[in-house]
Amino acid sequence: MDLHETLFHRHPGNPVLTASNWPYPVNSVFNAGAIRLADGKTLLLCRVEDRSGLSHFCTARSKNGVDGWEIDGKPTLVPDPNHFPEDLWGIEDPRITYVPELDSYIIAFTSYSRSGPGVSLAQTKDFHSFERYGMVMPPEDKDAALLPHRIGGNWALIHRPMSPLGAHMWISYSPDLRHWGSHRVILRARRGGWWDANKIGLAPPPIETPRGWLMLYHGVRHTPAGCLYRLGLALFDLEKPETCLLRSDTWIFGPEAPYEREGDVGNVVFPCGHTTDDDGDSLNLYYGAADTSIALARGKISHLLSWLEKHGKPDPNLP
Ligand code: BMA
Repeated sequence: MDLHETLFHRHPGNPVLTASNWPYPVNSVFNAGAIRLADGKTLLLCRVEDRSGLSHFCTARSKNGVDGWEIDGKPTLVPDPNHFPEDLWGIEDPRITYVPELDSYIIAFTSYSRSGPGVSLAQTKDFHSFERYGMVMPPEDKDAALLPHRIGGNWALIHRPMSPLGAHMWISYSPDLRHWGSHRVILRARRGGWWDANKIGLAPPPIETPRGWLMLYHGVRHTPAGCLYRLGLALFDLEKPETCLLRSDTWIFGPEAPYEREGDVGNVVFPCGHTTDDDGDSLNLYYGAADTSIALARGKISHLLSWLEKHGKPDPNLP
């Protein structure tokens, strides 16, 4: 198992969804939340940008998670600035968590407000009607997902507030999903020339494994030619998810294919969702490619874990 081993394999049918698949006029579809429904279908909650430049969400469902997508004929969840002023410039990048205690899905997403992006939550059982909680993390904050069950009696939300000293990943806790506190940094952006220097953020929701919470995170490298968005791996303690056990020094997936290299924002791979097959190990990672289309890459949770055990290190950047 070498350091540069391919952990995620691109689907040959990529990209699996583009604007040309849409039943109404749109500019781009990307950064989709993903979940497997009780009937086994894959549901993607896609970020859709129209020619206003603002984004909304639209669901696409498929039996095999690859093709045959049934796409809602109209937007599924739209910005609602009359009730939620933070939606003024659209809603972006949904991450979906199924929460057994609520028998519902909780969607964490970005509301693009006049003061910048913040984190909003919504609850749904069917992806037709949604109960909104409003903005739970004020600007600038994004890249959030809820853990699927309480930790020590409280809900836990991972998110990425911006600070002048770096964009690091944090965790916050809440008794009721509305009031949040006990904020802690869980993963820091590195400094200098690293692939994940200065700005990192959660990719899809963390995966619960017997070894810990397995997390994919994106690192943003600023170059004279623009940004490069790549993915790394980290593992966190199951009972104390603010404790990072292992972190990769290298990225494991980055823009290589033409549809990742070129688009509205080239050199971006940006996963917001994954599903797991019936074997409990095969992982389907859905990612926005170049802010233009949705692509699929497949890997195995066991493989990611053993690679991280071999090549990961305790995080030297904490506390
Ligand atoms: C990030 C987010 C993503 C986007 C990425 C690349 O900051 O806004 O929605 O895919 O930039 O443009």
